[in-house]
Amino acid sequence: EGVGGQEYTLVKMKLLEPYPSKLRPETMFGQTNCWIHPDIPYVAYKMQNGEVFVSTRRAARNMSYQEMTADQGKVDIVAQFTGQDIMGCPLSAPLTEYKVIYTLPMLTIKEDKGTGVVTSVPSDSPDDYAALCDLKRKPPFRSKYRIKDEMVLPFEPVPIIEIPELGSLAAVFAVEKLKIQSQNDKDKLAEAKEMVYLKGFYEGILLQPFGWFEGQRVQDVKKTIQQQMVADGGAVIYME
Ligand code: A2H
Repeated sequence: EGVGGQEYTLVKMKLLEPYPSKLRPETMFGQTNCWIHPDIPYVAYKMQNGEVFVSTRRAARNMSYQEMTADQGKVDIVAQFTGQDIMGCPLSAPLTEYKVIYTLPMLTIKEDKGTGVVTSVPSDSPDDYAALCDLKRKPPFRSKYRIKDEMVLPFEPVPIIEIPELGSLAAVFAVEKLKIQSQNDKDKLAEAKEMVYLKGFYEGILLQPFGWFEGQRVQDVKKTIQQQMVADGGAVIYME
């Protein structure tokens, strides 16, 4: 794409045993799961430092031109599968209070955007909250993708950012206020996102009880958290 483009912080969520897995770094304290599209193809491939990443083939190719794989322009694929094959996998994700989170199905993931692997922060993302509610409310939806109750039911949105008038679970507030019924409620979800994103960025204050950033403004700490995650090995920067 040349100069410019969108910068993403790829958060590394580490696949835990048993093995068969653009972002908002300041929201990583509130991750409850990881979204995968059940029907899109994914690949696992070796990075320059020996780690194995999972993403769409398209994102893997982009990474190979960003000096992230061993050879420029080459992707060393170790496995290929569809999202369904890596559904319900346990992961460890940086910064979140949940020790283990799971890969769960989201049907609105786009194949041509980012890595196709989306971290879920239902406190602050209306899409994530709506999709998590779909899974919690609909046992047949869980069983269709062989998702066990314990991968979904114990996970609640974590209050991480306080936004004036929207509270500390802004996405929950917006989804309820607009009476959003499911992850497919496209127009209302677009409206919900308008309600929470900009206001969250400009007026949001970090709560997260674990942290070093409590009481600080989202817009002031975003970059610092991103840099800290990269320095700790929990994230890498990727452009597209
Ligand atoms: B965001 P933008 Cl807390 N398909 O991450 C669908 N959605 C995708 C995707 C894909 N292939 N790849 C990334 N995304 C989502 C966190 C978050 C996000 C929060 C709040 C807002 C938010 C937790 N999910 O997004 O249009 C990812 O969700 C606001 C739009 O390129 C990513 O950031 O800006 C966001 O879309 C990037 O969308």
